Amino acid sequence: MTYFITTPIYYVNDAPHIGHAYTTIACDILSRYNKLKGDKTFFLTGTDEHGQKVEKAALSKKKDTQNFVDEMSQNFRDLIPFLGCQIDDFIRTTEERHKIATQFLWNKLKDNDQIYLSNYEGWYSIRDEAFYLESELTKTENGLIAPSGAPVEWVKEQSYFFKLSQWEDKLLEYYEKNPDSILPRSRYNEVLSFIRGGLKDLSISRTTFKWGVQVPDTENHVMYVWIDALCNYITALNYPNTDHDSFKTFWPGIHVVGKDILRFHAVYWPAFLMAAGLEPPKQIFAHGWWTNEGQKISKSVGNIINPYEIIDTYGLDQIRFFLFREVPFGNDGDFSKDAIAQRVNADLSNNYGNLIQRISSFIIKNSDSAVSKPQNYKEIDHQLLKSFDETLVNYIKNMNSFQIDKALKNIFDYLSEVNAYVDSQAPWSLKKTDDQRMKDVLYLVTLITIKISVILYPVIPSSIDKALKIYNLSIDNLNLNNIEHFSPDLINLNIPKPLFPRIDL
Ligand code: ME8
Repeated sequence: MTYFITTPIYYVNDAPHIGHAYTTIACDILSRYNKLKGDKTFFLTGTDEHGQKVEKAALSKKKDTQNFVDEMSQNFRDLIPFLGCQIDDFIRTTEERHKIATQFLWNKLKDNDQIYLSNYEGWYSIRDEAFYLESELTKTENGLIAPSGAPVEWVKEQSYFFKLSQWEDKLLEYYEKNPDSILPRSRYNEVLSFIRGGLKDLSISRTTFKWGVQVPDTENHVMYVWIDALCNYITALNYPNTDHDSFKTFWPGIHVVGKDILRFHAVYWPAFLMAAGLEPPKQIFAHGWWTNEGQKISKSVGNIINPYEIIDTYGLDQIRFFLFREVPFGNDGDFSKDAIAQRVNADLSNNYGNLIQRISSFIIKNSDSAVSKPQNYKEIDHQLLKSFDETLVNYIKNMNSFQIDKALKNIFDYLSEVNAYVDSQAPWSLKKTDDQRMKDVLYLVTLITIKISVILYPVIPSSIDKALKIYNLSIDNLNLNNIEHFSPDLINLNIPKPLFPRIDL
């Protein structure tokens, strides 16, 4: 199986913040998970560098636009390893390969009679880089605003249009046949009702500024930034060379996006693709929005969360874990310091880290730093192993359906069961009464800890690398296909270092 996963490409008008980090980490988790399943994966991210919003940002900094985007794009690229993410490609829309792909796509749409020249007159929001109908806007003291709260301005210019209205039935037909192609289900319903409300042709070129991909065979039209941006997903697969291995292997892919840009991905993008004779995306997952201690994150409120700061304060895996354990993926979430501390302490420090710490230290002290496979398991041991197998089945089901929070909850519920097993079997008491049983219990708990570590790997990879080193193991040899039956004859242990120090409230 192959798995192509993408983040949105981020606007370079400003520095990356927690929202961008969130989407990128989500894709990293899903990509690592699918690799662990044995899939051939491709994880793409990058930057969206054209359009008026970016041009205005460069102007306000009095910088040359190209220099400005070079610098800003680098900030997004640098953040990736800091987030513990492993990508396969980073795309920039100012690259030559992307110009070739977008102009080819444009010509293809034109050849297929999907584009015509007319005049656009209507509302436009530079902040959203989106056109709005008057009926979508709200009157405020400061004028009309878009549903996102962004200001709008009246635009009147010559423009090329894409015949989006012709794709209403085809899109509906496609989505009715593929109900899991937009997730969560509430977002699917939202998109379908938007399409059923009627689609108007879409303005796809601008003439009042220059910062964009030039429309082929024109003097003064640049492409609307969204047709340019969306095309990144196939540029990276070598479009227009659709016979290329990477296109054949990986398209159609899976797009993870914030709910703010679902319409672009679930309506415009599949329509462009179908109109160009290509398959629509396999799946689109729209996640929710993060607030900071209950408040909308915004520059004007001054409460932007800097990913570097919070990771320096709490630790990389602590943040990765918190973001995906605390809030159901798809829902909005609130970033709160107390919630991080509570979550990390309860799950990572107590339930997981302490279990590793106390059992491995005990083995080093009382069992010559090694444990061997027992001759026989007791009924209670079989129960614990059976529970792991059930946890694994649930984990796979949840991860396959983007329910990362549920997958994690299952693991931690199971870890509570493992801790209860340790307390009931009390190896420290067995030490005085039944040395063999003590060793059997220690082996079983160690084995289970290793299995759990493997399934936690996609979310907290660097900590799991450290945890597995305690057992002289590496994730390179463990995966979702061999973990169920993994039971080596002997496990040698190294002295553990605490993985997750408690966070003071
Ligand atoms: O929309 N909570 O780029 P963008 C959660 N260039 N996620 C958030 C967030 C928050 N508070 N803030 C941002 C664009 N995000 C276009 C995309 S794709 C072909 C073009 C995340 O820089 C979320 O994924 O505004 C959102 O969709 C994305 O950043 C928007 O990034």
